[in-house]
Amino acid sequence: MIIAVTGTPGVGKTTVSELLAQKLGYEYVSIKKLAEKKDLGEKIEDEIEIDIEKLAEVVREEFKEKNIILDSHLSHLLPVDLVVVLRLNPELLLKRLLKRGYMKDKLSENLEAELVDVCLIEAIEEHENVIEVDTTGKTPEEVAEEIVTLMEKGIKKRVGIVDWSESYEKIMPHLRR
Ligand code: DAT
Repeated sequence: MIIAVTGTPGVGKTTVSELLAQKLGYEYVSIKKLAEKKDLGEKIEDEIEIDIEKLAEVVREEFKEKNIILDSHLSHLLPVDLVVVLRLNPELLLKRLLKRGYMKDKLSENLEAELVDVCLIEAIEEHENVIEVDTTGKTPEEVAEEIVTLMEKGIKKRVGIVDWSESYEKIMPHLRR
């Protein structure tokens, strides 16, 4: 089984994916590292523009029959069995991204993506099995545990659980105009 852990940068994908992999006994795979290793994209400054089609092919070939957690904000665009979309209140995301040193454009792009559910919508368009998890106010341990519990209960779809409209005013000064 391949599980994609997706969400806006900064929501906690890597932290939760590693914990989840430990709890389930799955192999953790960072898409960024995999793409670099396999040369699956073009390097632009410190980021790589990943070729999704090529990456999907690698996922199909290499991870067939394996238990894998795929960590990336693009993982929901890949051939996977379950997508976990992590969410975080944009006001908290703002603090995390500032701490990470994100500059104006990147900050605004990512805050906006979280505000209007970009990863969730894309995930729903591509997959039937999508679980949305609100990480706001939860420890990474609690988030990973919540995912395990949902899986144990056999829940394959749970979406539409957050509404960030009340945060709009607070993050508006950081959005593009
Ligand atoms: P991502 O992989 O989505 O970019 P990350 O796992 O690197 O995110 O986490 C970003 C930062 O936030 C990192 O410093 C760890 C911290 N973090 C992650 N999940 C958290 C949580 N549930 N509570 C508090 N801090 C968290």
